[in-house]
Formats: sequence, structure tokens, C-alpha cells
Amino acid sequence: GTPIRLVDYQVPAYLVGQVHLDVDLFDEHTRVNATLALRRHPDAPAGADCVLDGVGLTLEALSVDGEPLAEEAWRYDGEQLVLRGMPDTFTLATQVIIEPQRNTALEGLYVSRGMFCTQCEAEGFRRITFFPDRPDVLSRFSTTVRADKVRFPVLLSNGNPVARGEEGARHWVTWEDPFPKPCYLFALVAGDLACLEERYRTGSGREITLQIYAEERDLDKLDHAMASLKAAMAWDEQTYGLEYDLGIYMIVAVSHFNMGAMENKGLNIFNTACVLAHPKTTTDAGFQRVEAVVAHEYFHNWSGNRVTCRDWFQLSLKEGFTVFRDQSFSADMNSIAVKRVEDVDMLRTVQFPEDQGPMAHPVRPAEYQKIDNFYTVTIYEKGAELVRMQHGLLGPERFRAGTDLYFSRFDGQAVTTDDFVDCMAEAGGIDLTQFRRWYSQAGTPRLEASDTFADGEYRLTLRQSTPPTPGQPDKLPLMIPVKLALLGADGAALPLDADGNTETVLVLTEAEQTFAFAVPGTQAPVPSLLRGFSAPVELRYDFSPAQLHFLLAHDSDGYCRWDAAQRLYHAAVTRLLADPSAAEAEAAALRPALEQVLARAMDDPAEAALLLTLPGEVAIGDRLDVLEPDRIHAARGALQAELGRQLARQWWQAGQACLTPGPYRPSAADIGKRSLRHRALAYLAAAADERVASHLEALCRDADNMTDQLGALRLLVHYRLPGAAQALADFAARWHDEALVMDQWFAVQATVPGEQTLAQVRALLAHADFDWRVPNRVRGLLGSFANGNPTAFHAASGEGYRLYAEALARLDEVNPQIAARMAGACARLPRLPDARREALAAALRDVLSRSRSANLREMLERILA
Ligand code: DPP
Ligand code: ZN
Repeated sequence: GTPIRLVDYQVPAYLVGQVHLDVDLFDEHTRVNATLALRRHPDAPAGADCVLDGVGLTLEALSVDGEPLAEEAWRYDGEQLVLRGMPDTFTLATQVIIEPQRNTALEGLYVSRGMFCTQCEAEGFRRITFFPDRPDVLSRFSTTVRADKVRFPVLLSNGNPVARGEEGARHWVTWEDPFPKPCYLFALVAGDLACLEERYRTGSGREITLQIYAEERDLDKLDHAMASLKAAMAWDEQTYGLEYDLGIYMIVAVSHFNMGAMENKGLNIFNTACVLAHPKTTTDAGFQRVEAVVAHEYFHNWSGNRVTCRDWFQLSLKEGFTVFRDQSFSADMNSIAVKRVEDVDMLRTVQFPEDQGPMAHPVRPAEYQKIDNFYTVTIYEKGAELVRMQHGLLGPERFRAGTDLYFSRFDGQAVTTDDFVDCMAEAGGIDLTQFRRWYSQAGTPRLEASDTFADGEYRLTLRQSTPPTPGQPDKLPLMIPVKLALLGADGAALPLDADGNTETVLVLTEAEQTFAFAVPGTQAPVPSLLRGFSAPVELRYDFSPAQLHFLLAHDSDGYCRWDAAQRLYHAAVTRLLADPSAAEAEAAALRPALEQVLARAMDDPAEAALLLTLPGEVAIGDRLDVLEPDRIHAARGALQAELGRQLARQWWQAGQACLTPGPYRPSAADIGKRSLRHRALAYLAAAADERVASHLEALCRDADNMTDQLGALRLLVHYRLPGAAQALADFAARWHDEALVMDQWFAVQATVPGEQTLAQVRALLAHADFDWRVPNRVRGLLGSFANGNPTAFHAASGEGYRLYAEALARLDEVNPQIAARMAGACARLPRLPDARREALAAALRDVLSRSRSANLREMLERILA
């Protein structure tokens, strides 16, 4: 297809001031009447056509200033409506028919379990009515929703309800949103919904009504989202000085949803997986996800809605910043160190591979075919790292001055990432010219560090380089903040300057630079590098095992402790790949480090659990030149089993010490304990400890919460322990009415290591509870299979690839966005060894030849390029 390019950006020919929508919902179709007040953009060329987007609309009526339009003055090709010879200002009225009941792509207006709902970001609004569907057209919306009053008692849209009425069996409500917004923030809901309603008083004393809507059966699963929303509102007032701006804030839970959630003005629509939470059905990870996503969407009210994006190349303007905000919020609500490690782990295991493969793109891309394909970890998580680096360079006070400037200067406007960086540079009084390259240059920078110590001087040399990425062969040096401490023999950080500071930020701007420090004594210090993961780079430094053990024991930086442990584990697994018989010796060598972590584990069980987690099979594979999933599985498994055996007593003790008596609470403290306990049980399961199977069976059967039940189930099934089959059957019998729990049941089975799982995945695809139209179910089965089961997905027979390719083709007919997203799991193709690469390429070429959607085609073309 033809790409859309950033350099081609032009202002829209016409803007829309006021828009009124009248949406009449029926069983077979929906009629949408739209009235748009259009005016020519002051900077648009005179005489330019008025172009409105509209995909798959059946046009029933069209008038300009109340008069039907002559045939030759307009044309509609199924995607765009072009009006010729229009005056500078005019009113356009259109009437169209759409069919939400048949909309399985879940873009625009659709039906989920009998409820009408919308998803308009990025380009769904054009499937509802004719409109300039681009984020730089900001309009004031009023919306009338009409439907059967018995089946759809709740009728919602953005803003405030201003009028309502009845007409026989039907009723209607009119909503008005006082804030001009781009149409991607439009939302509409009609359904038979229950509601949890509470109040929140802002810092300035305004009372806000908070409503969370869900199906009646889920009403008891809304308390956590409500508490999270209030916490987020208070946090944003305190941290950024930002208050909510309407009198009402609504969230609606929807079962069929392509994304996690959507920040529509005043009316967020959420995937049930990101809003429903109950101890019986939701894991600790689920509770934390709800807290994070509720906050994320709330924070968008300012970073996204009040100040929005000029065009979709600027997507990270709102997403990178808002992820940074939600990460900071979650850190404050739980643990700063633990949250940082979790975020870094995800960045390194998911974003780095994206940045090193065929999908690599800058945080501000230069071109795309389907913007839906660019809701990526690079735009979101790497984008957040760019904001975090600016926060680090400015310090908290000047960063806040920068955000104040940004929100006041651009309130009500659609702007660019450059505008954001301008505010930071201005408020921070620093030159960020070179820093901007982070936005335009793709790829993960490599940072090589080497050092010398002589005559009381420690010299650290840093070299940077960024490998080529598609379309960007040559890279320029970036501005890289490297936070550093030097640890003395006793493990304490040495003073680095006359003021006695023990931590500093080296700002690397050249390809290579050397930094010198006076260090008393005769012993070389141990460098604590890239503290807090101060830049999203791959750090290479030739740490000795002794240095890593030392950092793990003494470094006061949580990220550096964790990174030291990860380096030790990677090294051990790498040696085991060469000599599989050495598991016992490798485990014995790691043992002192693990024992020392376990000895002080109760100080911070959550951190201990992270320190005790071996890198996953996928992450190990990503470090190797040749992917050998079976050998990786065997090597990692042998190490885990040996550690389980050699430390069995300590694992049982840790599990015991981490019991959380009393009712389940999703507090950071209890979550940490459960996480360490399950880590310990995983080692014991790997070791096939003689008591572990019955312990897990009992936990899976009797626990009062989903974290314990599901954790136990996964270990039973993945380690093929006695009782696994029965536990799976019992679990399904117990939870078959809870869709979100069953998603996990599918995922557990799809991730059992080994080629024999392929038959199981095929069986599950044919299971009565599998549904191609429910993205959560598709992700649960197919997503976890392809992303989390390397031994099956990459089976030497090529069968995993064929199965997956068939599924992509099938999915593409139902939901192109999800099909394209799932295709991302194949992006490691260029790194596969010959036979596998050919097998996957052949399977994908076959899908490409049949693919109907531009979404899936763009992904496959990039991967196969
Ligand atoms: N709803 C998605 C998010 O919040 C897209 N904006 O990230
Ligand atoms: Zn977002």
C-alpha cells in the first residue's frame, strides 16, 4: 500500500465548530443524522475541496445549508466524501445507515453482549458518520441517543446530559460536551447496565459524580476500579496540579474490546479485563493492571484530551507521557523500586526486540500505512522512557515547570512532540536539540563501557552506537544520561565530588567519551552503571562474576541489583547450553547469591521475588545468535530444577513465611508475599519436590483467591505434576461462567512447553468456549501460545507456524486490528535459523496472498521484507 508520511502533513481544508449527532439505534441497523458547522481553515488554499472521511456508510440524505446538493458537487467512493465548490462557512447535514450488529472489527459503533458501544481511536469515527476524521479538527459535540427504553435503559455519550424524553416504546437522551475535542474521543453507549456511583471532591472543592457501568452480574467487581479512580484523581492534583474538568466521569466495562481501554472525554470505555476486579476471579496482576489502566485513562483527560495530538505521528505525545504518568502513579501507590524493575523488564523483553527487528520504528514514526499498527511498545513504553529521561535531566521541580508550561500554552490545541520538548527545554533552561533525535531515530542504542583504575584515578569510557533499522541505515549519536555510582570495598558508594555526592549523571553526547574520578585507596571501585535504568539502552560491560555478586549484595539501586542477578542467570544458562551436564555445578555456584537474597527476603518480598526470577525462555533466545528453543528450555529448566532441589528447605521456608492470613487484600505488601511464595513453589515444582504436587492441588482447590488458584494450576499443568488434568477440569467446571477467568484457563494450556501442545491448541481452537470475535479470548489462546510458548510455536516440524498462520488468516476476516496485532508475534522471523525461517516465511506468504485487510498486509509485508 501507499504510506502516509509525516513530511506531507497539511492543515485540513475545513474545520468543524459545532457538531450535532442524532443516533437512532434499531435491531437491524442504526440511523445517524449529523449536522456539522464547517468553516474553511484560515491557512488552507482557497478553493480546496471539503473532504470528509466515511467508511462503509449508506448515504440516505445530504444537504448544504438546508438545500439538497447537486449531483456534480459531491462524490463518495466508500471511503471519502468530497464536496466541491463549497463556501467558506456552511452547514452540512447527512443521514446515513450503519450496521453495528454486523461489526466484528470492533471499530466505530458495534454491539458487545447486547450493548451498543463505540471505539473511535484512531479512525473509527468515520465508520459512524461523515467527518474530517483527524485529531487536529476539534469540535464541540452534542449527541442525541435513541433506543428501545426497556432493552436500553442507559443511554450515554460525552459530557453532561442536558435533555431526555420518551416516544412510545423508545426514549432518548441528549448529551453536550462543552470541551472541543477531536472525533477519536467521541463515545456512545446504550445498554441495560448496572452502575456503581460515588462522589469525589476536588482540591478546589468541586464535587464530581463518578459512575462505573457494567453488566448486573459484575456489579460486585467495581470497587477496586472506583478506589483506583479516586486515587488517580487525587494524585494528579498533587503531582501535576491538574483537576478534573466536568461534573461527571463515567467508565463502562465492555467484553469485546480491541484495546485495554479508551479515554473518551468524560466517558471512558474499558475492556472488562482492565476494570473488573474481585479477589475470587482476579489475580494480583489483574488488580494492579486495573489500578494502572484506570489511572492511565484518567490522566489522558489532560495529557491527550485537553492537549491532543496534531496528527497520528505524534501518538507518543499523549501515550508516552501518559504511560510515564501512570508508571509514576503505580510506583507511588506500591513500590518505586519494584515498579521500575517490572517496567524495565517489560521494555527489555518486549520493546528491545521490536526495536531490533523488522517492525522497528521511531517513537515519532515518519510513515505508516495503518495507524492501528503503531499502538506499539515503542510508542508507549519507549516513549515513556523519553519523558522519563527528560524528567531526569530537568529534575522534578523544573520538569513540573515544563509540564505546567505545556498544559497552559497548549490547552485546547492539537500539538506535536516537538512542542512538548520545547516546553521542557524552555522551563528547564537546557538545550535539548540533540535529545530530539531520540524521537526520530529508531533502534536500541548500544552503550559499551570500559574502565581503568590507576594512581587514584578511575576512568570510565562510554561508547555509543545504534545498529541500523529498516529505512535508517546510519545513526547519529544521542544524548544519553548515564547515572553512576562507584562502590568501594565495603559496598558503600564513594563520594564523587568535593560536595560528597555519591551519585552523578554523566551526559554522553559524543560517540565516545571518557570520564575521570579521583578515588582514594588502591582498590578499583565497582561501577554501578545506568542506575535506575537512566536511559533505554543495552549496556555492555564486562562484569566479572565477583563484581555481579558484589552488586547484588551491596548496590543500593534496585534496578542495578536486579540487573546483576539477571546477568548472573544469563551467564549460567549460556554455559549450560554448551554443557548441559553442568546444571548441578552452575546451581551450586549461584547458590550463595540466592541464599543471601532469601535470607533478607522478608524485608521486601516483592523485590526478592524479582531477584529470584530466572530470565524467560524468550528473553534467553533473544540473546543468542541462533534460536534453539528446545535446548534453551532444557538448559533453563535444568538450572531451575537444580536450584529447586538444592535450596528446597529454603523455598519451603520462604513459602511458609509469606502466608497472608486473613481475607485477600490487593495491598503491595500482600501481593509481594504471594509473589515470592509462588516463586518458591515454581522452583519446587521444577524440582518435582515430592510434597509440591499435593500442596499445589490443595492450593488450587481451596484458596479463596484467584492469584493462588491460578498460580497453583499453572505450575501443576506446566510441570505435568500428578493431579494436573483433574485440576484443569475442576477449574473449568467452577469458572466457566467467568469469561476473564476462562481466558486464563486457555492461556495456561496454550503455554505448556513442548511440541505436543500443538494438538492441544488445535483442540482449544475448536472448544465450544473459544470465540474468534472476542479479542480477550483470542489473546488468551493464540497470543499466549505464540508469545509465551517458544518450544511449541517454533517446533522444528513447522507445525506451530502453520497453525498460527491459519489462525491469522481466519482472524483477519473477523477483526483485522487483532489479526495484525497477533502477527507481531512473528517479527522474530529474520533471526530464525534457516529451516525455521523458511517454514515461517512460507506460512506467512500464504496468509499474505489471501489477506484482505490493509492492517494485516502491512504487518506481513514488513516482517517478510
Ligand atoms: N485507549 C488507548 C490508551 O489509552 C489508546 N488511547 O492507550
Ligand atoms: Zn493511552
